[in-house]
Amino acid sequence: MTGTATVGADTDTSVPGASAAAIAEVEAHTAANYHPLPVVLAHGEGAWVTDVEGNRYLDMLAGYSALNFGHRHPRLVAAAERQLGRLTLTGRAFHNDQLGTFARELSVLCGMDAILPMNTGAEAVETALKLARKWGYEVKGVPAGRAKVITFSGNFHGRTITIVSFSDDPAATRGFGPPTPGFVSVPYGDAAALDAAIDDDTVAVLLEPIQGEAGVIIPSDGFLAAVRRLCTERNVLMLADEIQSGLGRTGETFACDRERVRPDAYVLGKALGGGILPVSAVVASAELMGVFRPGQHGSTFGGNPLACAVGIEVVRMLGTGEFQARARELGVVLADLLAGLPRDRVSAVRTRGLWAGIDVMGRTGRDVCEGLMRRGVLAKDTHGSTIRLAPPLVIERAELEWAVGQLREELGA
Ligand code: IF1
Repeated sequence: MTGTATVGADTDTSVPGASAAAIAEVEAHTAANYHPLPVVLAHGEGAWVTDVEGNRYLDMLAGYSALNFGHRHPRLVAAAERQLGRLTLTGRAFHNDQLGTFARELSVLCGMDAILPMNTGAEAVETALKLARKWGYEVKGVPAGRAKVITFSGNFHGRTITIVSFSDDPAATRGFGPPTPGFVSVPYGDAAALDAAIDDDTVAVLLEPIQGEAGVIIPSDGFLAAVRRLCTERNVLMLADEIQSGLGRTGETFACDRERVRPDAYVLGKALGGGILPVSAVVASAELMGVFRPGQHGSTFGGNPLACAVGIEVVRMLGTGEFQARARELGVVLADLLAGLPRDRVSAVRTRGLWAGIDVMGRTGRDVCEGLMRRGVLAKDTHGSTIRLAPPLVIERAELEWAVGQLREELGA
């Protein structure tokens, strides 16, 4: 299953020692804002990637859920190639012939009316926060400058200064002050605390329906419905950050679907770009989106025709429900496989669809991931001793079984 030097035809990736040279070059000329595993990838197809020395790996990270359709899915590459031959960027000073279709079809997928297209997830989160504040002042009637947004402990919504202002992870916040004001934090999963925190100046609640970076933290059943009810009763916007949990990952189109909860706005990104380029968006009702007027928000690349062409294909691929079904069915397999891990090495396992958080004991998550890398499996640790698995939704059952087998052997090592 791995270690064989079968590589893509277009990559000369059989150069022993090439990894060290490439890593040295990155370390010499790049900010040290990451601590990557010592692997240099050169080619990807489906759920597999190949490094510069010709070694193959099963990608169990999938770009943190940006590669839900796998590496270079043919339908997505074809959509990008078609558009590359037509028009790639215009700026929103002019219309282009892809945005309307993308906006309509993404709105329909979300059961909403309108989108505001951006590029990265953080930009979409910032867009949702601006939307909520403006709605608070112009529609809810909150006095100018007093808008508050409630966020949850353990959140991860991106890395801008405003977003890290409401993070409770010191590594994300230390050294970047002063924090942006107007945010209140409550314990994740605690609807009573949320109820108590909402006041007349509260304009929105921002949440991940399942917390990714925190380690695939799944709130108790009914929490999302409780947030929905409280937001409706107290005239507060429910902003669902489905950048990582959405677009098929949990076995539904959106993680909110499990409780049949529709937020006031979906915040989307990652897989919306098909693993090819950054595409993000806020999706909401026409009424809510109507608070933005020309000149009040935007971005150079937001809604560019190349992004929209890929986004249209992503929406159509999700429209059949096949990827959501795969995540549901293989998610049951994944949960069963992980339940068989040695209980003296694993203290907890959390899964929803093809997404898992595994708390390991006696070793750091990093150490386990380095061992997995040597076995041909790529995964990422988080918060010290948790390993996250989020394979492409195109992964085969046999590959899933093999990957968890490697994890079991690594933990037993
Ligand atoms: C990195 C983490 C995951 C997100 C949610 C917004 C964003 C993200 C729920 C911002 C982004 C990425 C960032 C990426 C690694 C990855 C990540 F480890 F950083 F926290 F997935 F858990 N909302 N998550 O998960 O989207 O601006 O990045 O497009 O920073 O290395 P972005």
